[in-house]
Amino acid sequence: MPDYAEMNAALQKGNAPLVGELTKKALDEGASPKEVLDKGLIAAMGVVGEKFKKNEVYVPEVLIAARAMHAGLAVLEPILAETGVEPIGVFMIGTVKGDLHDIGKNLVAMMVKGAGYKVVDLGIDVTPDKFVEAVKKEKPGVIGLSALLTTTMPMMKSTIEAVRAAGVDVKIIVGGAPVTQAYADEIGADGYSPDAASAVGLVKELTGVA
Ligand code: B1M
Repeated sequence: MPDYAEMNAALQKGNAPLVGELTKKALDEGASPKEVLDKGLIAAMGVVGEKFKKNEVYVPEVLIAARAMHAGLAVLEPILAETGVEPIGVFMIGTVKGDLHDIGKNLVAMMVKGAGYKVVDLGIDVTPDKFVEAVKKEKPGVIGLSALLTTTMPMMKSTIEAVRAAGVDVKIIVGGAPVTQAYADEIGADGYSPDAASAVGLVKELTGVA
């Protein structure tokens, strides 16, 4: 069993090179990418989140922890996204306008890619207009909207309204820590998923693959 305590501590301290190294080492020792993700990376970021909430750490520390998390994810990405076949559909994703959080969004993108979809990632702080423009160009079957702040959740509603007003035929799913199924229903989303793994099932269901 890999030493997740060491990896957790390295992530919390923001030691990106060490997190990358320990992620590789855990995989070499035979741990599954999912176990490394959950026990090594997500668990540590959860601790950072709790400390952030209690004002025990501040934005700079959280940023360097996020950078360290990216270093671990970069090692996992090729494995999570491994697929040798033609794309089974197109999935577009972005973090809504005003919101700069991208770790959860990146995980969803990686896992949907791993399920065989072409993924168009629009990044963070994506305006409703940019979503509409990109949907017209890329013609995805499903769009995913991510929001991590209660203050940016209403931007999901604005984005859904803009996409619907453009008259394009696309399903829209939402997710992110403060988002719930009830909120998704309220704003007229086609689906909600609480985590990246279940987002894959949802995308498959909405594209008729599952
Ligand atoms: Co921010 N931040 N942050 N932050 N940050 C939170 C979200 C917060 C909960 C911290 C706290 O108070 N405990 C809080 C929000 C409070 C609220 O709105 N209720 C908060 C705040 C307040 C802020 C600022 C306002 C702080 C400030 O400046 N005073 C500021 C806002 C900036 C902005 O966006 N405009 C801010 C800034 C930042 C950093 C830039 C420093 C950094 C982001 C770096 C980055 O993303 N590159 C950051 C971070 C890292 C966090 C925490 C600590 C961790 C978020 C994370 O990456 N988690 C977070 C606390 C927390 O969540 N515990 C916090 C790991 C990730 C794997 O989980 O993103 O939830 P998550 O994704 C999950 C699911 O939600 C789901 O799948 C993933 C797992 O499988 N999911 C989807 C996500 N998107 C999905 C989409 C889907 C489906 C599932 O379908 C489309």
